Amino acid sequence: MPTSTTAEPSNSPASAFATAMLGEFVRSGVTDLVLSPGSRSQALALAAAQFERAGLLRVRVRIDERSAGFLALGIAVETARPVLLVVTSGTAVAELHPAVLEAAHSGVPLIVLSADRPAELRGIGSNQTTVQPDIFGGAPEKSWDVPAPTAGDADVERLARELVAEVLGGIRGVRHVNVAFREPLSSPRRLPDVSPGSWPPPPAPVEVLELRPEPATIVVAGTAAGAEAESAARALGAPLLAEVASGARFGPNLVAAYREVMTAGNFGDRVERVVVFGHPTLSREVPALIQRDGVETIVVRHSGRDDYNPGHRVARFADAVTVVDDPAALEASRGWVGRWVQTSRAILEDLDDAAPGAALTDDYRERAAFALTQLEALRAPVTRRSLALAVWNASWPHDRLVLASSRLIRELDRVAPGKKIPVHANRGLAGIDGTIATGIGVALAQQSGEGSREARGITRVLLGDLAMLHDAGSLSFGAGEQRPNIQLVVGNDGGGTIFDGLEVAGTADAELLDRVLLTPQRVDLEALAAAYGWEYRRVSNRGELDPALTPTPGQVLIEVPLAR
Ligand SMILES: Cc1ncc(C[n+]2csc(CCOP(=O)(O)OP(=O)(O)O)c2C)c(N)n1
Ligand SMILES: [Mg+2]
Repeated sequence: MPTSTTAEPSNSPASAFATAMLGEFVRSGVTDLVLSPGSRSQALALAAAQFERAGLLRVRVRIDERSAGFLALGIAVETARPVLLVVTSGTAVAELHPAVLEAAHSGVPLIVLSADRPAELRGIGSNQTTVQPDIFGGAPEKSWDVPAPTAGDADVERLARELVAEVLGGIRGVRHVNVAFREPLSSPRRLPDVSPGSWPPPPAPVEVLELRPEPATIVVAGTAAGAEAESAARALGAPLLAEVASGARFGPNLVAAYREVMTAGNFGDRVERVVVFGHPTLSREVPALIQRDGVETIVVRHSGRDDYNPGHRVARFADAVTVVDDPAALEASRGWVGRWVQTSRAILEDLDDAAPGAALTDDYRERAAFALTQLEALRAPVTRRSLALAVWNASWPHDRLVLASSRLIRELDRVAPGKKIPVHANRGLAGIDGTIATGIGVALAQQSGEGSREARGITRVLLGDLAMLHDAGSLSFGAGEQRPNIQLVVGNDGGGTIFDGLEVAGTADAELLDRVLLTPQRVDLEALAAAYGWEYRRVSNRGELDPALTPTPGQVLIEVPLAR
């Protein structure tokens, strides 16, 4: 990125401070900023636009701060770097709360820069003025309430430098900088002389635990566990129970059908040691196992704010683990791993409804019967399982997959075979909010990243109809905003059918259940897509599913009707 020209005096300390602060962030290696429009925040927004014009910052603009928040979160997930958020005062700040909570609980770095009234205008009923310091409660790791900058340039620049150094010090999770601005709220200003820095690699883990391969050990990989979980499982000679958004669902030790193996196969009863990476949220079996007597659990901390500790039964926590090389112990564990892996494979094969054997026979009647079955299969309605698997099968390592907190993530978690697909799911709080914005953030970050090969991938977002409607506003792109290649794959079962699987479905009055939990909807998704300028595809049977998932440039909403 080019270097810009030198600063010149300004008559707005707000602009002097905003420009100096963003310059410091750029110098420190921050590359992305998302903003929503507003008056009190104009110095920050205008400075951001100037840095963008100079090629020093990627800026995205969204009118809805809730979308902006989740967009920033998606970008931060993909780039593994903190993303700046700029908002004006009042309710605008509060709109960020869902993304701030999700980021805090999943340990995604966000830096909120909210504009506020100066001290003399607070608490006296001034327009668009509320109590912004600590508005996000305990969610941010750290917060600052910065008084309105008033001083000359040299002081303002020093203040900005010191503040940014503090904000970026040991960053994880969310930081909130609330800055007061006094009139004049902005004035034209040249950018400071800035060369963009590179983001430093993550610091080395503090507490590293040494583990030996021991009998009856399993590795559990929850959301964002990463590839370390897979290599640890191999080094420990342990079966790998990797959730679908773990980033570790691959390798020779993978037990994809882990729930069935644990329960149906009673394998869970034999476990004595569990090593957990990431944040497991998708099964009841894993927390139940950890709470069983005779099981010792070691948790490798993830970056979210709470350490995973079901029933407070975790014996040890560490920042990372190393495994002692022990070929004899590894050899002894081969039978243990093999039984888990083979049982899982057998279960997955049973679930697979295709029976390709008949295609190879010489008997024409058998072949004709097979062809007919195949034809019927193509005309069959799409099931949740076939939808989840089709999306998984269509995706590759250069693609991205984002999964909503609908039934489909659980379905996929049951059946997805091992494959190195980068998957993200907002499992910090498992909200059904912000899924589209998160997916767009992941897609934009990946597709504008360095390296042209990577940029060819597509992002698929797999979501239910309510998750889709909850975030429909995020379909909107302002004129001139960069649009990624993305497919929203919506399994439309006319409401939140996840509740059909809960105990309440067996006890509550069916009509009342529908009214207040299932919440049926009949929104015209084709019209919705058209209103926002998205291409629309409808999948009415299995035969139409794979062709619809073919990657094409642009933004596509794929509606797949599903039975309740
Ligand atoms: C923000 C938020 N509100 C409410 C919930 C509770 N909730 C969990 S799943 C769900 C329904 C999801 O419906 P849909 O996306 O259509 O998926 P389906 O269950 O039909 O597969 C709701 C309301 C939540 N997780 N997050
Ligand atoms: Mg639904």
